Amino acid sequence: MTIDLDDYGWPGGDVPDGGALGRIVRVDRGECDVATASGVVRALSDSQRAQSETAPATGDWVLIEEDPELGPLIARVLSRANTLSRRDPSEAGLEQVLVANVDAVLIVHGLDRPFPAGRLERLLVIAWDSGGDVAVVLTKADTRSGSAAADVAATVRAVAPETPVLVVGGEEGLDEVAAWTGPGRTVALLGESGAGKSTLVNGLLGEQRLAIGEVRGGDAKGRHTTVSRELVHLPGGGLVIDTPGIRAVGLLDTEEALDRVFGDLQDLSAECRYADCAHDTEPDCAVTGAVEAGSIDARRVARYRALRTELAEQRARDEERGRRSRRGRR
Ligand SMILES: Nc1nc2c(ncn2[C@@H]2O[C@H](COP(=O)(O)OP(=O)(O)O)[C@@H](O)[C@H]2O)c(=O)[nH]1
Ligand SMILES: [Mg+2]
Ligand SMILES: [Zn+2]
Repeated sequence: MTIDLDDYGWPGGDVPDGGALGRIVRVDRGECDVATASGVVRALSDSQRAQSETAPATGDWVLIEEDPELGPLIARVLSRANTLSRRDPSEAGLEQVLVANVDAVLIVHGLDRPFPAGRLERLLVIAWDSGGDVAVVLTKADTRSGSAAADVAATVRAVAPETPVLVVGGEEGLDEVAAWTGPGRTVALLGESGAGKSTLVNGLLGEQRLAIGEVRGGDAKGRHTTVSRELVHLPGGGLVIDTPGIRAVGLLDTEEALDRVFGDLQDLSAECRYADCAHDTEPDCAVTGAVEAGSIDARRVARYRALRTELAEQRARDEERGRRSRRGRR
Protein backbone atom coordinates (compact mmCIF):
# COMPACT_ATOMS: atom_id res chain seq x y z
CA MET A 1 0.00 0.00 0.00
CA THR A 2 1.43 3.35 -0.96
CA ILE A 3 1.25 6.35 1.34
CA ASP A 4 1.08 10.03 0.49
CA LEU A 5 3.44 11.59 3.00
CA ASP A 6 1.58 14.90 2.79
CA ASP A 7 -1.21 13.04 4.60
CA TYR A 8 1.32 12.31 7.32
CA GLY A 9 2.11 15.99 7.75
CA TRP A 10 5.20 16.37 5.54
CA PRO A 11 5.62 20.15 5.54
CA GLY A 12 7.02 20.13 2.00
CA GLY A 13 10.38 21.34 0.78
CA ASP A 14 13.38 19.46 -0.51
CA VAL A 15 14.02 15.99 0.79
CA PRO A 16 17.69 15.68 1.77
CA ASP A 17 19.75 12.97 0.10
CA GLY A 18 20.72 9.85 1.96
CA GLY A 19 17.68 7.63 1.98
CA ALA A 20 13.95 7.33 1.63
CA LEU A 21 11.82 9.84 3.51
CA GLY A 22 9.48 8.57 6.22
CA ARG A 23 7.74 9.52 9.43
CA ILE A 24 8.06 7.44 12.58
CA VAL A 25 4.67 6.21 13.66
CA ARG A 26 5.84 4.00 16.51
CA VAL A 27 9.02 3.35 18.48
CA ASP A 28 9.82 0.07 20.19
CA ARG A 29 13.12 -0.97 21.67
CA GLY A 30 15.63 -0.44 18.90
CA GLU A 31 13.05 -0.62 16.13
CA CYS A 32 10.55 1.77 14.63
CA ASP A 33 7.54 1.59 12.37
CA VAL A 34 8.03 4.21 9.70
CA ALA A 35 5.44 5.46 7.23
CA THR A 36 7.11 5.82 3.83
CA ALA A 37 5.84 6.39 0.31
CA SER A 38 5.88 2.62 -0.21
CA GLY A 39 4.02 1.76 2.98
CA VAL A 40 4.87 1.24 6.64
CA VAL A 41 8.25 -0.39 7.12
CA ARG A 42 9.92 -1.76 10.21
CA ALA A 43 13.33 -0.11 10.55
CA LEU A 44 16.21 -0.64 12.93
CA SER A 45 17.11 2.41 14.91
CA ASP A 46 19.96 1.31 17.09
CA SER A 47 22.74 1.04 14.56
CA GLN A 48 25.72 3.18 15.38
CA ARG A 49 25.06 5.30 12.37
CA ALA A 50 21.50 6.10 13.35
CA GLN A 51 22.14 6.95 16.95
CA SER A 52 24.80 9.56 16.34
CA GLU A 53 23.06 12.25 18.35
CA THR A 54 19.34 11.96 18.18
CA ALA A 55 17.36 8.99 19.38
CA PRO A 56 14.37 8.69 17.04
CA ALA A 57 11.01 9.62 18.55
CA THR A 58 7.47 9.12 17.35
CA GLY A 59 6.61 11.93 14.95
CA ASP A 60 10.17 12.30 13.67
CA TRP A 61 10.90 12.66 9.97
CA VAL A 62 13.71 10.31 9.05
CA LEU A 63 15.71 8.97 6.12
CA ILE A 64 15.72 5.22 5.71
CA GLU A 65 18.54 3.27 4.16
CA GLU A 66 18.49 -0.32 3.03
CA ASP A 67 21.36 -2.15 4.72
CA PRO A 68 22.36 -5.32 2.84
CA GLU A 69 22.52 -7.29 6.08
CA LEU A 70 20.25 -5.52 8.53
CA GLY A 71 17.48 -4.45 6.19
CA PRO A 72 15.85 -1.02 6.55
CA LEU A 73 17.53 1.22 9.05
CA ILE A 74 17.21 4.80 10.11
CA ALA A 75 20.10 6.65 8.56
CA ARG A 76 19.19 10.08 9.80
CA VAL A 77 16.67 11.93 11.92
CA LEU A 78 15.76 15.19 10.17
CA SER A 79 15.80 18.35 12.21
CA ARG A 80 12.69 18.80 14.30
CA ALA A 81 10.27 21.69 14.10
CA ASN A 82 9.60 21.22 17.81
CA THR A 83 9.26 18.57 20.50
CA LEU A 84 7.11 17.68 23.45
CA SER A 85 9.69 16.85 26.10
CA ARG A 86 10.16 16.33 29.79
CA ARG A 87 13.13 15.63 32.02
CA ASP A 88 14.07 12.00 31.79
CA PRO A 89 12.90 10.46 35.07
CA SER A 90 15.63 7.78 34.97
CA GLU A 91 18.54 9.99 33.95
CA ALA A 92 18.19 13.34 35.62
CA GLY A 93 19.37 16.26 33.56
CA LEU A 94 18.57 14.62 30.27
CA GLU A 95 15.77 15.64 27.99
CA GLN A 96 13.34 12.92 27.10
CA VAL A 97 11.58 13.67 23.85
CA LEU A 98 8.07 12.27 24.14
CA VAL A 99 7.08 13.14 20.56
CA ALA A 100 8.46 15.29 17.78
CA ASN A 101 6.87 17.73 15.33
CA VAL A 102 3.53 18.46 16.95
CA ASP A 103 1.08 21.19 16.03
CA ALA A 104 -1.06 20.86 19.13
CA VAL A 105 -1.03 19.17 22.51
CA LEU A 106 -4.21 18.03 24.22
CA ILE A 107 -3.90 17.56 27.97
CA VAL A 108 -6.30 14.70 28.71
CA HIS A 109 -7.79 14.31 32.16
CA GLY A 110 -10.45 11.88 33.42
CA LEU A 111 -13.20 13.36 35.57
CA ASP A 112 -13.16 10.20 37.71
CA ARG A 113 -10.19 11.58 39.64
CA PRO A 114 -9.08 14.88 41.11
CA PHE A 115 -7.02 17.29 39.01
CA PRO A 116 -4.66 19.10 41.37
CA ALA A 117 -3.80 22.56 40.09
CA GLY A 118 -0.09 21.83 40.57
CA ARG A 119 -0.24 18.91 38.16
CA LEU A 120 -2.16 20.94 35.60
CA GLU A 121 0.44 23.71 35.83
CA ARG A 122 3.27 21.24 35.19
CA LEU A 123 1.47 19.70 32.23
CA LEU A 124 0.78 23.18 30.83
CA VAL A 125 4.43 24.14 31.16
CA ILE A 126 5.65 21.17 29.13
CA ALA A 127 2.77 21.41 26.65
CA TRP A 128 3.34 25.12 26.00
CA ASP A 129 7.07 24.56 25.83
CA SER A 130 6.45 22.49 22.68
CA GLY A 131 5.30 25.65 20.93
CA GLY A 132 2.09 23.99 19.76
CA ASP A 133 -1.49 25.01 20.53
CA VAL A 134 -2.73 23.65 23.85
CA ALA A 135 -6.17 22.63 25.12
CA VAL A 136 -7.47 20.56 28.01
CA VAL A 137 -9.81 17.64 27.34
CA LEU A 138 -11.90 16.39 30.23
CA THR A 139 -13.12 12.81 29.66
CA LYS A 140 -15.69 10.53 31.28
CA ALA A 141 -18.21 13.35 31.67
CA ASP A 142 -20.91 10.69 31.16
CA THR A 143 -20.00 9.15 34.52
CA ARG A 144 -20.24 12.38 36.47
CA SER A 145 -22.76 15.10 37.12
CA GLY A 146 -22.39 18.25 35.05
CA SER A 147 -20.93 20.15 37.96
CA ALA A 148 -17.83 17.91 38.04
CA ALA A 149 -16.74 19.15 34.60
CA ALA A 150 -17.64 22.72 35.55
CA ASP A 151 -15.51 22.48 38.71
CA VAL A 152 -12.43 21.26 36.84
CA ALA A 153 -13.04 23.80 34.07
CA ALA A 154 -13.00 26.47 36.77
CA THR A 155 -9.61 25.19 37.98
CA VAL A 156 -8.27 25.43 34.43
CA ARG A 157 -9.64 28.95 34.08
CA ALA A 158 -8.00 29.95 37.35
CA VAL A 159 -4.64 28.57 36.25
CA ALA A 160 -4.72 29.48 32.55
CA PRO A 161 -7.75 31.52 31.54
CA GLU A 162 -7.11 31.42 27.80
CA THR A 163 -6.79 27.63 27.55
CA PRO A 164 -9.78 26.01 25.80
CA VAL A 165 -11.48 23.24 27.78
CA LEU A 166 -13.24 20.46 25.85
CA VAL A 167 -15.53 18.00 27.60
CA VAL A 168 -16.19 14.48 26.32
CA GLY A 169 -18.15 11.53 27.64
CA GLY A 170 -18.50 8.49 25.45
CA GLU A 171 -19.51 9.74 21.99
CA GLU A 172 -20.60 13.09 23.34
CA GLY A 173 -18.20 15.96 22.65
CA LEU A 174 -15.98 14.06 20.19
CA ASP A 175 -16.76 16.56 17.41
CA GLU A 176 -15.14 19.34 19.38
CA VAL A 177 -11.97 17.29 19.77
CA ALA A 178 -12.08 16.31 16.10
CA ALA A 179 -12.12 20.04 15.28
CA TRP A 180 -8.61 20.22 16.78
CA THR A 181 -7.39 17.69 14.25
CA GLY A 182 -7.17 18.32 10.53
CA PRO A 183 -5.37 17.18 7.40
CA GLY A 184 -1.62 17.06 7.94
CA ARG A 185 -1.94 18.39 11.48
CA THR A 186 -0.30 16.44 14.32
CA VAL A 187 -1.99 16.43 17.71
CA ALA A 188 -0.34 14.77 20.71
CA LEU A 189 -2.30 13.51 23.71
CA LEU A 190 -0.72 14.00 27.10
CA GLY A 191 -2.05 12.73 30.41
CA GLU A 192 -2.05 10.08 33.08
CA SER A 193 -2.59 6.41 32.44
CA GLY A 194 -6.33 5.72 32.56
CA ALA A 195 -7.26 9.27 31.57
CA GLY A 196 -8.99 8.02 28.42
CA LYS A 197 -6.42 8.90 25.73
CA SER A 198 -6.65 5.65 23.79
CA THR A 199 -10.45 5.71 24.08
CA LEU A 200 -10.36 9.21 22.61
CA VAL A 201 -8.25 8.05 19.65
CA ASN A 202 -10.62 5.16 19.02
CA GLY A 203 -13.52 7.60 19.16
CA LEU A 204 -11.85 9.83 16.56
CA LEU A 205 -11.06 6.78 14.43
CA GLY A 206 -14.56 5.44 14.71
CA GLU A 207 -13.20 1.96 15.47
CA GLN A 208 -11.72 0.09 18.42
CA ARG A 209 -8.16 -0.06 17.15
CA LEU A 210 -6.15 0.78 20.24
CA ALA A 211 -6.23 -1.31 23.41
CA ILE A 212 -8.10 0.27 26.27
CA GLY A 213 -7.15 -0.18 29.90
CA GLU A 214 -9.22 -1.25 32.85
CA VAL A 215 -9.20 1.27 35.64
CA ARG A 216 -8.52 -0.29 39.02
CA GLY A 217 -11.16 0.36 41.62
CA GLY A 218 -10.20 2.50 44.57
CA ASP A 219 -7.51 4.79 43.27
CA ALA A 220 -8.94 5.14 39.74
CA LYS A 221 -5.42 4.71 38.34
CA GLY A 222 -5.16 2.99 34.99
CA ARG A 223 -2.81 0.18 34.12
CA HIS A 224 -0.31 0.93 31.39
CA THR A 225 -2.14 -0.65 28.49
CA THR A 226 -0.56 1.69 25.99
CA VAL A 227 3.15 0.98 26.04
CA SER A 228 4.49 2.94 23.11
CA ARG A 229 3.81 6.29 21.56
CA GLU A 230 1.83 5.73 18.45
CA LEU A 231 0.96 8.08 15.61
CA VAL A 232 -2.44 7.29 14.15
CA HIS A 233 -3.73 8.57 10.84
CA LEU A 234 -7.40 9.58 11.13
CA PRO A 235 -9.93 9.03 8.33
CA GLY A 236 -10.46 12.81 8.17
CA GLY A 237 -6.75 13.29 7.46
CA GLY A 238 -5.49 14.37 10.89
CA LEU A 239 -2.75 12.70 12.90
CA VAL A 240 -3.05 11.86 16.59
CA ILE A 241 -0.26 10.60 18.79
CA ASP A 242 -1.41 8.41 21.65
CA THR A 243 1.06 8.19 24.50
CA PRO A 244 1.40 5.92 27.51
CA GLY A 245 0.33 7.75 30.64
CA ILE A 246 2.94 9.82 32.30
CA ARG A 247 3.01 10.08 36.03
CA ALA A 248 6.16 12.08 36.59
CA VAL A 249 6.14 15.42 34.81
CA GLY A 250 9.70 16.61 35.22
CA LEU A 251 10.32 20.11 33.99
CA LEU A 252 13.17 21.03 31.74
CA ASP A 253 14.66 24.46 32.13
CA THR A 254 11.64 26.06 30.57
CA GLU A 255 11.63 29.61 31.88
CA GLU A 256 9.47 30.90 29.09
CA ALA A 257 6.68 28.37 29.46
CA LEU A 258 6.81 28.72 33.23
CA ASP A 259 6.46 32.46 32.89
CA ARG A 260 3.43 31.91 30.74
CA VAL A 261 1.67 29.83 33.38
CA PHE A 262 2.56 32.36 36.04
CA GLY A 263 2.72 35.46 33.87
CA ASP A 264 0.71 37.61 36.27
CA LEU A 265 3.09 36.82 39.13
CA GLN A 266 6.00 37.55 36.85
CA ASP A 267 4.51 40.97 36.00
CA LEU A 268 3.86 41.73 39.65
CA SER A 269 7.44 40.83 40.53
CA ALA A 270 8.59 43.88 38.61
CA GLU A 271 7.02 45.97 41.35
CA CYS A 272 8.84 44.22 44.21
CA ARG A 273 11.53 46.27 45.92
CA TYR A 274 14.26 43.71 45.16
CA ALA A 275 14.90 42.48 41.66
CA ASP A 276 15.67 38.98 42.95
CA CYS A 277 12.72 38.95 45.37
CA ALA A 278 11.71 35.41 46.36
CA HIS A 279 8.27 36.71 47.43
CA ASP A 280 8.79 35.19 50.83
CA THR A 281 9.70 37.46 53.72
CA GLU A 282 11.14 40.36 51.68
CA PRO A 283 9.82 43.85 52.49
CA ASP A 284 7.77 45.71 49.86
CA CYS A 285 6.98 42.54 47.96
CA ALA A 286 4.20 43.13 45.43
CA VAL A 287 3.31 39.43 45.30
CA THR A 288 2.91 39.04 49.06
CA GLY A 289 0.99 42.30 48.99
CA ALA A 290 -1.43 40.94 46.40
CA VAL A 291 -1.92 37.77 48.47
CA GLU A 292 -2.69 39.86 51.52
CA ALA A 293 -5.07 42.02 49.51
CA GLY A 294 -6.82 38.83 48.42
CA SER A 295 -6.27 39.32 44.68
CA ILE A 296 -3.92 36.33 44.33
CA ASP A 297 -4.24 32.82 45.75
CA ALA A 298 -1.50 32.12 48.29
CA ARG A 299 -1.34 28.45 47.29
CA ARG A 300 -0.63 29.42 43.71
CA VAL A 301 2.25 31.62 44.81
CA ALA A 302 3.55 28.71 46.89
CA ARG A 303 3.47 26.39 43.85
CA TYR A 304 5.17 29.04 41.73
CA ARG A 305 7.95 29.40 44.29
CA ALA A 306 8.29 25.63 44.59
CA LEU A 307 8.67 25.19 40.81
CA ARG A 308 11.19 28.03 40.62
CA THR A 309 13.18 26.47 43.44
CA GLU A 310 13.04 23.07 41.74
CA LEU A 311 14.38 24.56 38.50
CA ALA A 312 17.14 26.45 40.34
CA GLU A 313 18.20 23.27 42.17
CA GLN A 314 18.18 21.25 38.96
CA ARG A 315 20.28 23.91 37.28
CA ALA A 316 22.80 23.82 40.14
CA ARG A 317 22.95 20.01 39.97
CA ASP A 318 23.41 20.05 36.19
CA GLU A 319 26.24 22.56 36.51
CA GLU A 320 27.90 20.49 39.23
CA ARG A 321 27.61 17.36 37.09
CA GLY A 322 29.09 19.28 34.15
CA ARG A 323 32.02 20.44 36.29
CA ARG A 324 32.65 16.94 37.57
CA SER A 325 32.62 15.33 34.14
CA ARG A 326 34.97 18.01 32.80
CA ARG A 327 37.32 17.33 35.71
CA GLY A 328 37.02 13.59 35.09
CA ARG A 329 38.04 13.99 31.48
CA ARG A 330 41.16 15.95 32.38
N1 LIG B 1 -17.60 6.07 30.81
C1 LIG B 1 -16.49 6.46 30.18
N2 LIG B 1 -15.38 5.72 30.31
C2 LIG B 1 -14.28 6.12 29.65
C3 LIG B 1 -14.25 7.29 28.85
N3 LIG B 1 -13.00 7.44 28.35
C4 LIG B 1 -12.29 6.40 28.83
N4 LIG B 1 -13.04 5.59 29.62
C5 LIG B 1 -12.60 4.36 30.32
O1 LIG B 1 -11.43 4.67 31.07
C6 LIG B 1 -10.53 3.56 31.06
C7 LIG B 1 -9.15 4.00 30.59
O2 LIG B 1 -9.23 4.43 29.26
P1 LIG B 1 -7.95 4.41 28.28
O3 LIG B 1 -8.42 4.99 27.00
O4 LIG B 1 -7.29 3.08 28.23
O5 LIG B 1 -6.99 5.45 29.03
P2 LIG B 1 -5.48 5.84 28.65
O6 LIG B 1 -4.60 5.08 29.59
O7 LIG B 1 -5.39 7.31 28.88
O8 LIG B 1 -5.25 5.45 27.23
C8 LIG B 1 -11.18 2.51 30.18
O9 LIG B 1 -11.84 1.59 31.01
C9 LIG B 1 -12.16 3.30 29.34
O10 LIG B 1 -13.23 2.51 28.93
C10 LIG B 1 -15.47 8.06 28.74
O11 LIG B 1 -15.56 9.11 28.08
N5 LIG B 1 -16.55 7.58 29.41
MG1 LIG C 1 -3.77 4.24 26.49
ZN1 LIG D 1 8.31 39.88 45.75
